[in-house]
Amino acid sequence: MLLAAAVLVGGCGEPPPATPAAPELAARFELLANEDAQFHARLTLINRGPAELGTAGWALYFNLARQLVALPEEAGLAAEHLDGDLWRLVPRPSFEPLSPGGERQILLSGGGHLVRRSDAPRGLYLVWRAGGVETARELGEVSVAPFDQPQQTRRGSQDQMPVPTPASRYRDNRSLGLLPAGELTPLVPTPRELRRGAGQVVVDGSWTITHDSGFEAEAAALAVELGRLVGGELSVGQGSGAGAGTIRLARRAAPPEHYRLSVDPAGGIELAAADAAGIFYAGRSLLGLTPPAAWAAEPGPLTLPAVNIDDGPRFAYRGLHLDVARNFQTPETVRRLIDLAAFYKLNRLHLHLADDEGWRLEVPALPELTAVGGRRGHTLDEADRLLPSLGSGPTADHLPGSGFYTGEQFVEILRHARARHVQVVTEIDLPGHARAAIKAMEARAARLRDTDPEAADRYRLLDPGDSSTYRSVQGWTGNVVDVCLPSTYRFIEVVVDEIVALYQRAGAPLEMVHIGGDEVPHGAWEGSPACARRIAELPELGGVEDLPGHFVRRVERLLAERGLATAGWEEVALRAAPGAGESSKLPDPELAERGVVPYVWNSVWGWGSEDLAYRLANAGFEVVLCNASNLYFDLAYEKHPEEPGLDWAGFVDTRTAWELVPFDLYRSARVDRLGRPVRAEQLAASARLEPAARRRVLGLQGQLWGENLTSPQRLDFMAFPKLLGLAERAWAPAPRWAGVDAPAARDRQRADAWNEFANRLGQRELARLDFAYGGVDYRLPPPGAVIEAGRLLANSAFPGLEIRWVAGSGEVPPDARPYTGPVAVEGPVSVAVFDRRGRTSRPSVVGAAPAVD
Ligand code: TNX
Repeated sequence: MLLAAAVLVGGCGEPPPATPAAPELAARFELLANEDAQFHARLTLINRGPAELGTAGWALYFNLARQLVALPEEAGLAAEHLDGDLWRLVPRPSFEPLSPGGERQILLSGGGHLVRRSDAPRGLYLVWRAGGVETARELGEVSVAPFDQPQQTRRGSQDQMPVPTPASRYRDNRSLGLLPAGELTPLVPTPRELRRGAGQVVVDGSWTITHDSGFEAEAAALAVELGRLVGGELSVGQGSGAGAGTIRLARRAAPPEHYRLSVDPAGGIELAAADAAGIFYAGRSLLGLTPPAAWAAEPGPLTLPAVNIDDGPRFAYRGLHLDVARNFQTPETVRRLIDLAAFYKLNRLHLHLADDEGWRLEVPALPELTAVGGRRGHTLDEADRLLPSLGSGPTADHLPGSGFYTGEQFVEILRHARARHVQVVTEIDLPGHARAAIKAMEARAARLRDTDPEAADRYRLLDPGDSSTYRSVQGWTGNVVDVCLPSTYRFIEVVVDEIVALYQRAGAPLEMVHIGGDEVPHGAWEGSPACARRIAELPELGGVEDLPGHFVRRVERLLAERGLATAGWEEVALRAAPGAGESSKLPDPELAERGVVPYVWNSVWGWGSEDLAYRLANAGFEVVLCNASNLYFDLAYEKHPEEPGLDWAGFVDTRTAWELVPFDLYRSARVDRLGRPVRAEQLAASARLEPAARRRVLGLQGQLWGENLTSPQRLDFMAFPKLLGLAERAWAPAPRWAGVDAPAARDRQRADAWNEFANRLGQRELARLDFAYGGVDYRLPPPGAVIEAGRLLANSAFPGLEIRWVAGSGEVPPDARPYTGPVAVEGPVSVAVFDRRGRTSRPSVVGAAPAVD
């Protein structure tokens, strides 16, 4: 199917002159096989229109995050890499025209594997030239053939991980069991201490909130929040009124963010803390104690259990990272995510505002940053927009490829966060991952070149004489700023000063700026004349390998002059070991002393830097654990071809996040990215966290990288319920199982603890999320199912979720029969898990051959 989105390339709003009809193409994609380091696929083009697709004058563009192998001559087409993940197929003279109704198969091979639907080419569009005019037209979504054969889902000969099936899910879920509701901890995350009392308290609109001074904002916000549930707004008054019918917010000595909450049938409700954050978290717990059904129903009286809670966080830093550069998320989406993160007591939102594929924050002094760097659409010169990436298509100015926050919108996000005790950590990724900024500053230079040549170069990020060649992990060339140009630091100053001003306007605390620093491709700066001069001038620079450290030092000084600390990905804390290669980088003690905070991510089991967080903390750095293998929420939940996401560090589901052991990560290891068991001996030589360095583990952060966050629904799906596992680990005290040395006993205790947590989600929290904050589109796990002796047996990964089934092998409709226990069936059946809004998981089909789910 064709979309009507035809655009005039570089169009200025005038209607296109009449041109012959552009060919109307549709496409099918089929992955044929993966080998050890290569995939083979078939792309079929179908001519759906009345015009022939000829031997010249067109090109088919698409995004694919792999390196394609050159096509053979007889294909009649050449595959050309534009940059990043953008490719095009152009006809050669030998191309045999494709007539209306015809189909053409193109065999594509490339490096790496394609093992799931979300790996397929996306954002296909045809650019067609006629009468001197170029037109770009989107093809509809590519129809992707199922990945249901082992050669399609195996990532080479080392891949030992099976694709989950209804039967394997059934086996896995058998270690779980439905627990009585009364045995479940009624809150996520688990409080330090919770004592149940006798009886209940019923809160309605007649209740009053009283508060000590300093808690005005918390009282007002709680009145609104509770008011939404009970109907009407509770009245608020300063003073010490307490007792039945009163919710009192009292000040009492306690560490930061700690609180006490008592719900007492005789004495009313009291929230007590030393700071507003503590009162806020007491409020979250109060709201968390409400029955989940209250969030769905019409407002009415709330029944709360009598409890006494004494609580406080395990870690001071409890973060969620969101990449809005690859795919933009609207201010509303970000504010709602803040609400949800804060509800589960997270207190940092790390916003990744700039990367190769986009710059998302307005900086009035540098308008091209958003005018060019915040837009993607078809272009070859990138004079007024960036290339399409990640499926964003030819048309500029629509979500999620294009978009940015105005200063006002950003201030609004900061205020929203501040009111919920969430600090926003702003990241501008430099010196690599910076292509959007580089292209924007090139556009600025071009604008000013003739009128004001001096101003034109003032903020340039590259040296036009630089002959370096390199390619980043994501396939980009030209994505590293020149760290030897004074203009680069002028640029950073302008951006940082704008960030500081926006935080001030919002009245939001700004303690540090995150400067990225990750994945600078090998080869950058080698041909930079400015860097050659700099290396010759400065004795401390031995060569190009010392430039990342040089950059971090300069930016650190620039930030320190403004009273700001420097954070960055783990790379910022490392320096090249004298005489050694890339792989043996060492902690840079001088930067530890300067208080640079590394966010440690590359913990992939078997890659050799599993212990980096500990080596850095032992060397004096304060660190944030971002472990890709446990906390990268952009990784697919599991190795199923219908699960969207990446898998370079393995798979991450709610349990993977939940079972992280911050002070002994090796206890979090089960299988590596290919499903091979991680053996203790493998990690024997890894550094351990020294007891004295524990306090330097500031906390944990979940990462939502944006390559696949193409809609708010997809964001919800990748983030929830994983975020609840993270919240549990970041806030709750260390679980007992984590301290058990004997592996078998630890596994047993962990399994019991997981069962309780899985029940808490299945019976309580997911039901709340169905309706809270507009409803969260969390992932529903497909059920386990088998047919044994003619009877269907089914179970769910979150006991308590509703399971329904229907005869046949299709979708499971909302009115399908509820599964309440083993039931006799004939022929294939489809089974699915349902939420309270009628959303379903993918169906698990059993009794049909071959078993697919
Ligand atoms: C690695 S981890 C990246 C990001 C990607 C992410 C995808 C890190 C600091 N860089 O640029 O988006 O993997 O999982």
